[in-house]
Amino acid sequence: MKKIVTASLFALALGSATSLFAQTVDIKDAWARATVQGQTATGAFMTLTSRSPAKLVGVSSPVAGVAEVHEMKMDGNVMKMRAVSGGLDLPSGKPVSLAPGGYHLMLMDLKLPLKTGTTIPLTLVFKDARGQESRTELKVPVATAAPAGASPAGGSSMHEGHKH
Ligand SMILES: [Cu+2]
Repeated sequence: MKKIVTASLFALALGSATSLFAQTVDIKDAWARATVQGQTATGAFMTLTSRSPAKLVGVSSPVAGVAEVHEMKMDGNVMKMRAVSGGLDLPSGKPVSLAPGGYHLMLMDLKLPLKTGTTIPLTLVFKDARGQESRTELKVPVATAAPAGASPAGGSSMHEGHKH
């Protein structure tokens, strides 16, 4: 019994070693929150799954003067957000979700309003365990809420009906 466990762990380790130089981060359910006139900042959200240990160290978009990886945390009774220092950890094989109320990509100094039904370009910068940086370009749909199926909770259909 013990031997079988050891053997399969070894196979797992080999598997991850061979994919070191492949495209290593899967990106799912990406969306950016639509803005109203006069609003100059918004958030973008997605689920990132890296096949080997990596970090999300940067983000940029031509529609935003400033873009940062942010996290939201309770500070006493107040929800505060700040830039994630040193990059957002992406453990091997573990989905990391960027969602409203948690980690998010903050797009500030917006150059135009983000309208539902359009897409915006985003560039994500990842750093692997060796310190090698790679860039991924995305087209992210603009919406007022997360795409259906993005939330595993499934209990949010009641307030999703109140969209304007
Ligand atoms: Cu933020």
